[in-house]
Amino acid sequence: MAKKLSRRQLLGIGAAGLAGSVALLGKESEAKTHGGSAQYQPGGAGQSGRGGRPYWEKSYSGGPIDVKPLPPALAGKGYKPVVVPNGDALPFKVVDGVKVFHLIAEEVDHFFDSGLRATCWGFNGRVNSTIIEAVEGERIRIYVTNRLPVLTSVHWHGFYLPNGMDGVGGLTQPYIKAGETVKYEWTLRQYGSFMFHAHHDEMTQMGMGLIGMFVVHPRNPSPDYRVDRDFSLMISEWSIDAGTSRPNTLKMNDFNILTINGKVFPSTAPLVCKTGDRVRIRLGNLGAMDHHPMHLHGYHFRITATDGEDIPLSAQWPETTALVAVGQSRNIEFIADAPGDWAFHCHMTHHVMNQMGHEFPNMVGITPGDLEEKIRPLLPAYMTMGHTGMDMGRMAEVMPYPKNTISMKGAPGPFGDYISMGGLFTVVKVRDQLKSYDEDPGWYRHPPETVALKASDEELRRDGINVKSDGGATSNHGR
Ligand SMILES: [Cu+2]
Repeated sequence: MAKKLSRRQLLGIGAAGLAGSVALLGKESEAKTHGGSAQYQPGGAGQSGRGGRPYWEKSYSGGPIDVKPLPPALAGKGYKPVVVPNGDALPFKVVDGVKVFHLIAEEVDHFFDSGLRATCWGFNGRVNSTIIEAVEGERIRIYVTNRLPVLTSVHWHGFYLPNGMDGVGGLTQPYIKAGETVKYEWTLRQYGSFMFHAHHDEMTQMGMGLIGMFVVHPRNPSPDYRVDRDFSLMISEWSIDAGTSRPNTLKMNDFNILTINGKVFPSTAPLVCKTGDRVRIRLGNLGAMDHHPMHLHGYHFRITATDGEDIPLSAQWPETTALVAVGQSRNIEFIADAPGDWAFHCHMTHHVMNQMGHEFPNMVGITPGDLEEKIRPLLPAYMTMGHTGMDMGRMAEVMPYPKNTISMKGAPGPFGDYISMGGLFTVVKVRDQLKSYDEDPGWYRHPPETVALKASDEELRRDGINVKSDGGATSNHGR
C-alpha cells in the first residue's frame, strides 16, 4: 500500500487534470455532506491488494463506504472520454461537488438499420447506446425517471455500492412506478468497464433494450493505462420477425437481430484509428441468452480487464478472440500499427446474419432443378433457399423483402461485391492519415500488390498450378 496521502497531496497529483474540477468545487461542501473522515484513495482497498498483504486481505467490495469523495472531474480535463460508436455519453451537471445524471427509461422508435425500425425501450432517446461515464472517487447521483407503462428498477452491474442502491426491484428497493423518479447515490470506489440494466422482469425489459455501458475512469491513470482510442461497445440480441415492429422478448433462441450499440452491420459505425494508436475496446454483453466470441482480424490483442478489475500484466495473455459471456465485460487492448479495414465481429456464424429465419429445410447440396418455376405461380416471390449457401446478391435481386426488414446479410463493399456479413460485425479502420476521428475515412486503399486478386495464367504457369488436374490425394508432400 502506498503511504497515505493527504487531500492536498492528492489534488497535487495530476494537477493539470484536476485543475478544472477543483475550481468547480468552490467549497468543500461535499466533504461535509458525504462520508466519514477518511479520503477515498485511488487504487486503494478495492483494487489490487498489493503491498505484501496476504491474498485474501483486501476488500472485494471497495472497503468502507463512508469515505470522503474526491472532486468531480470534467471530460477532457480529469479524463479522456470514451468513444461510443452510434451513441453518446449521458450529460451531467455538478451540484455541490456531486456529479448529477438524469436517466430516463422510455419508449424509443429505434432504427437498427435503414430497412428496419422497431418500437423498443431505451434510455434518453437511445437504445443500448446511452452510456454513463464518471471518474473513480466521485460522488454520483443518478435520478431515474420511469416513463414506461410498467414498474422498473435499475441495477448498477459490477459496482461496489451500498446495498440499497443496488437496484434489484423488490429486494433492495421498492419498484420505480410508472411516472416516478427515484434517486440513486453513491461514491465510486473503483474504476473499470461496468454496465447498468433494468432489474425487474429482465427478460422483457432488458430484451426491449433497457441496458447500457457504465465506464468509470481511473483517478490517476498510470502511463500504461492511457490509450489514444477508447471504444465502448454493448452487444445485444433481439427477435424481431420480418414485417413486425416490436421485439419478441418471449424468444429463447434463434435471435435474428444481433447488435453492437443497437445497430447491425452495415449501420455499425466503424472504429476509426490512426496508425500506431494505442486502442482499447470495452465490450459488454447484456443480451438474453448468447455468449459472443468477438474476433479481431489482422492483430492480436490482450484482454486487460474484466468487470471485476484490471488483470495484472503478468496474468494477461494474447488472444485474437475474446469470449464475452452474458453479464460480462472485457477490455481488449492493442496497438493499431497495421493500416487497413480490419473486420471485428462475433465468430458465431449465425450472429453475423440479419433477420435470419432458421426453419428452412436444409437445401445445401440439393439440385433444385425447376422447383422455382413450378412454385412461382403459387408463390410469386418463392426462391429456393441456400442450395449453395446463402447467395445474398441473388436474394436481393429475386426476393422482394417484406416491409420493415433488412437483408439477411450483405452490404456493398469496395470491390463491387457484397460483404456477406451482418449483425455483430463492424470494421476497425486504421489509417496513416486522418482528417478527423469523427469522419468515416471510406474504404481502405491498398498498396499495389497487396490485394488477393484472380491469379493470372502466367502466374499459374510459373508456379506449376494446374487448376484442372491438381487435387485428389494429398499425400504427395512437396511433390
Ligand atoms: Cu455471437
